[in-house]
Amino acid sequence: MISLHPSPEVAEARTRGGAIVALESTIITHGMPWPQNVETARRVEAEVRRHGATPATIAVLEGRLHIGLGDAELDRLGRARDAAKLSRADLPACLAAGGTGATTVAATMIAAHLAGIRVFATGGIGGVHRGAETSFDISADLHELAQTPVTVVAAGAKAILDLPKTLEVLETLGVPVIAFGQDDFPAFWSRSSGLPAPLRMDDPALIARAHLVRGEMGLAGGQLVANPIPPEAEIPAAELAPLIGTALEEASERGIAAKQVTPFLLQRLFELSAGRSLEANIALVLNNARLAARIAAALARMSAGTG
Ligand code: PSU
Ligand code: MN
Repeated sequence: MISLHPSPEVAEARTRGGAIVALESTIITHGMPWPQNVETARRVEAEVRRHGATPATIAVLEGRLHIGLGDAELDRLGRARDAAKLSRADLPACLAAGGTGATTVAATMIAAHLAGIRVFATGGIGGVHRGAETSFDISADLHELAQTPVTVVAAGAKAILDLPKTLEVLETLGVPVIAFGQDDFPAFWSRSSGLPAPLRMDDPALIARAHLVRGEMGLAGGQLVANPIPPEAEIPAAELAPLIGTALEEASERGIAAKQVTPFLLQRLFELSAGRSLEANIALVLNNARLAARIAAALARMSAGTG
């Protein structure tokens, strides 16, 4: 069995059967610029604690799989310019080689499951890219949701992706896509994508119960909870559409491919929107951390027989 390196607070929470929320690290190294990345990571952890759960930010540092990072480790990762982006295919290779890297949604789900953590909060998941009919660019995150039993709370997917195709692939893979508190699938910066979500739940305890029922039925895979951005932080889709167009054109002109596509588009959008997209991004991650903590707390109560 691979050895895990839990932080002291995660080790303590595991012993007591307390609620734990996993957090990814690619959002820190490849999703936001320094220093807002480290500041946001700390605020997200604080938000999880404030809502009664223990945060576990996951990353690989010098070949060790960390489940929960200390303050200095978080800072080092946030400043690192050479951290690898680790998805399902890269994670074991990085551990074998003694490398350092940040985990994507897919790799964070794998690590969380190994550590017995059932709930994970992030900003946006990877999905089917626009033009996937020729590029075949579909994030490994979608396949991970189909095979690893972790409930992932995200604000939907960014409009850099093809949202209808992303929902189709999730349906094909049998992944429950649950909009929280509304009928529409949210679109990251906007509360609505204009597309109906396949499922809707308004109560974190129901989401926790649905997670348990999947396990009881022996079904592989997790759930995607799509939590709309708070109304005051929303950016109208029309405002970002031209910027997304520019970023996509640049990516194609420069021949950006494979693992570089998502980080390139995210960084260009932050630059092109002069930080506006970053502020919204921070607000929605905090909002997802809150909901994930409530789901994790409900799961912990149910597992202890007190819920
Ligand atoms: N989408 C975002 N922010 C992110 C990512 C996606 O809005 O930070 C990151 C996540 O770590 C996600 C990864 O798992 O990008 C997906 O990369 P790819 O599309 O290469 O699978
Ligand atoms: Mn890809």
